[in-house]
Amino acid sequence: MIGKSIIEAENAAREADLAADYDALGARLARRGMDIEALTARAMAFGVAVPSWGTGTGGTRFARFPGPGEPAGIMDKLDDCAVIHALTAATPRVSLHIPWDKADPALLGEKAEEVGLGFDAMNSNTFQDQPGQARSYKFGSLSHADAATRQQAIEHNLECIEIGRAIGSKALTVWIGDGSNFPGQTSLSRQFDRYLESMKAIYAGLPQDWRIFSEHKIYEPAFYSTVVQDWGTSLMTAQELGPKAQCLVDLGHHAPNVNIEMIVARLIRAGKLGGFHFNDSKYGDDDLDSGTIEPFRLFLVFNELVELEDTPGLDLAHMIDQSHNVTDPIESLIVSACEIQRAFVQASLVDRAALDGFRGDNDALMAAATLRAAFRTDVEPVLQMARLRAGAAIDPVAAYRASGWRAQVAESRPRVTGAGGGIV
Ligand code: LRH
Ligand code: MN
Ligand code: MN
Repeated sequence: MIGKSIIEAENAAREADLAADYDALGARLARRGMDIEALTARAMAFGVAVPSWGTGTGGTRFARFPGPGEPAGIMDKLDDCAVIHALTAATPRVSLHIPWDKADPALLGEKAEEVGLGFDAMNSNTFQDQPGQARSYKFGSLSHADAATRQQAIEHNLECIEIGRAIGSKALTVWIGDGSNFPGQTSLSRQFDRYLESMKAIYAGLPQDWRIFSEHKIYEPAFYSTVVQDWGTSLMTAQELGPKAQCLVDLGHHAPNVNIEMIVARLIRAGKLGGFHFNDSKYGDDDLDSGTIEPFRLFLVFNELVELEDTPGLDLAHMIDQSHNVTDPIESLIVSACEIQRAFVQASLVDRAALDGFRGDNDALMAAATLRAAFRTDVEPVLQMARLRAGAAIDPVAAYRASGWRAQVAESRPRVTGAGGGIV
């Protein structure tokens, strides 16, 4: 683990500047009638789960370029996740992907306890074939035309629940790659019926205090039609399954220009928003680092979440889902967690009473200006103070680099080659 002394030494060099910046921002906010301490408390209470798979270098179907010290398995991944949390104090949980992270649940639990992490939603995988698997998912999984293949996919999801149950997870996220590549290849309606029937079988196996999230995605790997391609289908699924079923919004899974914040508002209205996979994108499901391409959009998503945060029953699983191709994955996840937390804090700054007034007066210009005033406020001192008070790093990337973590694990972890493509 990263030693406390490194974090403390790094912080010592920055504390005086932070104190000055924090006071200055506090004074600015006070003039707007806002209490910086309340904001810092909100920042400290915010958490987002790290995807285990994000700790390894990602790749495309063309190539993968792993770096030194790549995690060799889930135990190494949990070590890396612990580093991210130690430096940010914003990532207390890890989201596992099965079978990529398959291990004895008792050992998983022990390791998580050792490194001080919990587990968020489990993710099933019926979009790849695994060695020794009886039936192939080439033509689908939960919606496959063949009942035995569907059953195999159902059983995999039930196994994910069992593993999750043993390690304290409380949700299962289901994303399938099922669809078709040619018009006519499949019956669009019957394929969805089969999917629903399979999801119902999984739903029947959910423990009483669990939720199931359906994650939609417009396209890929199927390029003509996708079974769960949009939030409408996802909502239909959640509504048909029952109260323990909700929708998961992955920010990269929409058509260009889609108003994701509006989808968020609609799903909350329906009591069906369960969680997020945060990432950013320029073209499609790019899985780029959160807040790097469209930070204003991330802010607008959080603006809806903060505006509606008192909605009864709203309980969101915030998770990251990114693929890191050209950076050290730990650094990308650190920065992403901080950017997601930043969007949350900025959205918490919106003067809601003023906004309501402008809305009532149909003053569109001032309503937009109210949002911009929050978005433009540099809340970095709040984020830094939240980290400092939690024993994390004022500048987490600098502390990470100073720790030499990557060089250290490069000594002990086997070197991996980049042959072949792949998403993990
Ligand atoms: C699909 C997806 C889904 C998977 C993950 C690896 O594109 O977003 O959440 O589980 O990527
Ligand atoms: Mn996702
Ligand atoms: Mn995706």
